[in-house]
Amino acid sequence: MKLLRRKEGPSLDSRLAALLEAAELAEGRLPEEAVSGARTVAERAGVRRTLSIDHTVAALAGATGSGKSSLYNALAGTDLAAVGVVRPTTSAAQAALWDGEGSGPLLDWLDIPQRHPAASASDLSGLVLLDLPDHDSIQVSHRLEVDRLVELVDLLVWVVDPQKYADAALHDRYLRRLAAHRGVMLVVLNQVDRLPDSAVDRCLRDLRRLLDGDGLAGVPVLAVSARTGAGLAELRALLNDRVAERKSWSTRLAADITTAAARLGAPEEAPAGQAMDRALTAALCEAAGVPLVVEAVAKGHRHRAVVATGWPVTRWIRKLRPDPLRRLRIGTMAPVGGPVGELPAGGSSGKSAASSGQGPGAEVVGRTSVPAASAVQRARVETAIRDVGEAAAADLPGPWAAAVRQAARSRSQELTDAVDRVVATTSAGATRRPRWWRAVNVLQWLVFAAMLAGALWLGGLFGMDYLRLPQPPLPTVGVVPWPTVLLVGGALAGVLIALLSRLAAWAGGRRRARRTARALRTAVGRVGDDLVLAPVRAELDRYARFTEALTRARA
Ligand SMILES: Nc1nc2c(ncn2[C@@H]2O[C@H](COP(=O)(O)OP(=O)(O)OP(=O)(O)O)[C@@H](O)[C@H]2O)c(=O)[nH]1
Ligand SMILES: [Mg+2]
Repeated sequence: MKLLRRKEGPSLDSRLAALLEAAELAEGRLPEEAVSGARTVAERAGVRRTLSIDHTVAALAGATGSGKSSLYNALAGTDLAAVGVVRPTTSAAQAALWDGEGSGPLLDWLDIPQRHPAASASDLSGLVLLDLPDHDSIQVSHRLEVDRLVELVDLLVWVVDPQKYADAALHDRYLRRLAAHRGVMLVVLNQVDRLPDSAVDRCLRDLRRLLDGDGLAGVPVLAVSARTGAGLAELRALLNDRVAERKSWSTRLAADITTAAARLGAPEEAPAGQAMDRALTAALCEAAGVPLVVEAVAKGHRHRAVVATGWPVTRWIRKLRPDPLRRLRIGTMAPVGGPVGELPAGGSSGKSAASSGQGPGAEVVGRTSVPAASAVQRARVETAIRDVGEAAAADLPGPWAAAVRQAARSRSQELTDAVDRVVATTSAGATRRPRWWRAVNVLQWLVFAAMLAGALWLGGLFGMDYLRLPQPPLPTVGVVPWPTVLLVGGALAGVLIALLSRLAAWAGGRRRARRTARALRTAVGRVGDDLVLAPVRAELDRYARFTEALTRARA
């Protein structure tokens, strides 16, 4: 017997663990009833296996007047239960025990205080026979008692009589629903002494047909008479087999697990999570003003180039104009942990309040001044998120599909802030100054100094001429005097250097804008991945683990 337990234990154990796991994963996704039902089954199974497995609890269940109490007395060999003419008669379950030693905790768990030793021979050793009240009772308490015990006992013996064996109450409320429990079920057609011999077979055939229709093919059906004792020997023999096997308890628990697992759903192939992120990234980029930022990167680069390398005579005009990139507060924000006093105040434009600076790419705090997304842009983001959810949920059963759609939306509130943050961080590098600007700047000032020297020289000559002083000797380059070369040459060189630098800055700005656009798309894509696709993947993974657990539970 111990051997038997060891043989059956692990598979039941692992199925129970799998059922619990599936219930846990289904929490909040599937109807609470199914989830708690699975938990109850697991809990009940856990308790039953700690109680006596040397005893098999068989319950006589059926309609009022079918003869449950009469059969109970007949099997026990003594009148333990009242058999009355007033219907219903039995109002509380009682137990007859064959070698009942050690069955106390089991009966305590079943909550059956009325227990009697059976008087009949001990061929049924280990049987705990219950006489139940009627399941179709006008007394609600009777029905509740039956429903409670039908859930708990190891073996169900349905007692029907020739008048009521086809009752819908029996077939719809019990038999059909217990199809998975056909391995722990017997059906007894009692009171056959009331039928002419020819009718017994017809009645049995009809009953068999109904049971087959209930999904109970293979369930033994016996014709008996509690009054005359006909068929009782066969019933005893059948009961004896089941009790001797000592397997009904585990077969029953296995059937419970099967039913509970079926209520959680059919295990299906979990769909592979696919990334539908292109449209999402595009919509997020639009909403975050990426094209605007990219344009500002190019313009800002050219602006700073002119300030750094322009002709010193005119570059101050450019300095008066604001830097297009810094106007968006990009490249001006303090890194996280920097002096708080230097942080820019919360966004002055339409974007919402400054956020905590946590999340993907959080290297700067504060907000950019990129204008808030328009209603159309926001709608496009929402559509993209919905499409991600829909695509991922396409092949899932209803409640799980809803959970996946919900997962796609679950963190969408954080998107605006997170995307703005990565836009600020990613484009901050675009304000870096190329080294050649400094060299050109030095050159510009040298040329400017030459021009200035030429101007001063000419100015000096002009003054001396005005004062009619003798002209000093004037060095020349060819026929052109040096101060003129310096003044005109310096001016021309300055303007030429400025023009060439501008040309280089224009190309540099375009290159930098293109690089920033690529980096922004990647960074924004990563935000979409973290906040939209990752929750979807997590939910799909949960479903995959659920179906896997469900498959193990059903095994
Ligand atoms: N002819 C005949 N009468 C029977 C047989 N079994 C029971 N009866 C009678 O049927 C009536 C009901 O029997 P009970 O044993 O009280 O039926 P029950 O199923 O326990 O009914 P409740 O306790 O009300 O649910 C009684 O009058 C019994 O004498 C049988 O095999 N043949
Ligand atoms: Mg009774």
